[in-house]
Amino acid sequence: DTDDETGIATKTRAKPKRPSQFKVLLLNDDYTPMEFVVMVLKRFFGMDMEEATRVMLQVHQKGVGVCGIYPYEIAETKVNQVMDAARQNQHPLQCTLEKA
Ligand code: TYC
Repeated sequence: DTDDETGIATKTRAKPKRPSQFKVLLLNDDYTPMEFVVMVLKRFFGMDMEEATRVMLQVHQKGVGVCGIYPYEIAETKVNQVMDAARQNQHPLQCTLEKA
């Protein structure tokens, strides 16, 4: 052909890594009131009553559930918001991160 390619592969460009995503997980416990968990899901995860109730019940029944999937910094902020709200209300509710 007519161009200057040598056929030698070069790797000079950075791989376009998409930012890694993290699941925000909610854990079940025996003491946090169901209404509080629903409130948390509505306030911090933008869920409506129906979705918040569905996720809360899933956590209640299965032990763990996904509140949402976000880039690291946002996921971290959500975990902190949930943990602060739980602490302020003296509920043992636990929220954590997991790589998606
Ligand atoms: N198991 C709690 C109860 O029976 C309700 C609950 C649901 C607690 C979800 C935490 O993440 C949770 N009051």
